[in-house]
Amino acid sequence: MSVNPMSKNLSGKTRKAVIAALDMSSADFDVEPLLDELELLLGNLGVTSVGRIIQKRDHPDAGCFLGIGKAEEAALFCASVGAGLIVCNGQLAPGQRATLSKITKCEVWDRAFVIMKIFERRARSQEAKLQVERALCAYEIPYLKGLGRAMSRLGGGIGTRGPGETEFERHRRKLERRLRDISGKLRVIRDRRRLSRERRAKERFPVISLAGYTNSGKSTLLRRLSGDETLIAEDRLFSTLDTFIRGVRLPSGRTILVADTVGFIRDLPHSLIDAFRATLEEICQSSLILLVLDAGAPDCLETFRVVTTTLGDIGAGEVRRIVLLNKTDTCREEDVVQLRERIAGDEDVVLPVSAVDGSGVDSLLRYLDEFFQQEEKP
Ligand SMILES: Nc1nc2c(ncn2[C@@H]2O[C@H](COP(=O)(O)OP(=O)(O)OP(=O)(O)O)[C@@H](O)[C@H]2O)c(=O)[nH]1
Ligand SMILES: [Mg+2]
Repeated sequence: MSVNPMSKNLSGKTRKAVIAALDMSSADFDVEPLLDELELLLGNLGVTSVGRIIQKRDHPDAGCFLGIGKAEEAALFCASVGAGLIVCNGQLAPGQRATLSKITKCEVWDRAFVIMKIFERRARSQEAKLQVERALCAYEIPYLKGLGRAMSRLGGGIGTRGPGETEFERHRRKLERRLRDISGKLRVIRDRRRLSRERRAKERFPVISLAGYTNSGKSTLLRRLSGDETLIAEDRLFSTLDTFIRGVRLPSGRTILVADTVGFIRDLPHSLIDAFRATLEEICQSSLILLVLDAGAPDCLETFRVVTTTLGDIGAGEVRRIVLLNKTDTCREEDVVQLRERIAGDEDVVLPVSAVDGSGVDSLLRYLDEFFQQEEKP
């Protein structure tokens, strides 16, 4: 069993994973598309999914997520396909992770951990790196506590320590120290960020934010709006982890600032939301949110729901927003009309755009001009 799954390099066996999931009768969604997304996430880490184990259950087994029988079956299956990694599509309690790992003799991850690993790979700025490391430490500490307790139970006599306890304890204490250290460093960066926000407010440039599901086209849209070709936009998940702000000139000649930031996903781990709170604060402080959706994605409406819920979670639920149906160049016109109608029931303004061919962008700029003219009226 790996004691430190935080290690960046994957060994040969952990490049092959088996996905384990529960099909719960209480769930109001289909499990397969979620597993497809998890496979895509794993692909971003260079891990290939070589099989799926789906168990019908009303709730996860308290001890090891899958039922014990299914876990034993998983052990045989992993051995037969040469997989050294099991990835559960759900959140694992530290004890469940340890037990499942022990039964299957595989390293065990959950969905939250996979997302954190991708963030870890993508982090470029010092702030993003510190934020991801903080989330990983916060995730790992309870697991080590659980292992430490399990080891001390194996220890036997009164006053004696179990064989592995001290090692886990030492590692845990090291992570706790690191967590404090990171928090201090992040405070300094945050103060700097607050100062630049205050300066922008003094300069009276209104700030609006792009928010949306990962890969929906936020950065491409900011490139188009600002003309800054150096902004990175790529066909992969979580390419942006830092907040980038660019000036955008509206038809009236007014300049506004547009912020691009980290994308959302289903079940974005809470430790990541907490760690990235400062980055996401830009969204909460903005005058308007441009909620970007990939209109060509088969689960576009579902991603809309995820994004609105996440905006609520980060405290941006009350910020005014409009919805941009992006990538309209990839879909049929009637599908865009239908999507627009569905979303218009919940939102005031829904505009179709394409960041790639530029259609709809002029209407968006005109809308923004009107929005700020209205804002200025007493
Ligand atoms: N066809 C088409 N592709 C688009 C459009 N907008 C973006 N894309 C593509 O979608 C992919 C993701 O674009 P990004 O701008 O990086 O998406 P993002 O929302 O910033 O993604 P994250 O930073 O990962 O959250 C890239 O391959 C873009 O070229 C569009 O309007 N039409
Ligand atoms: Mg981006």
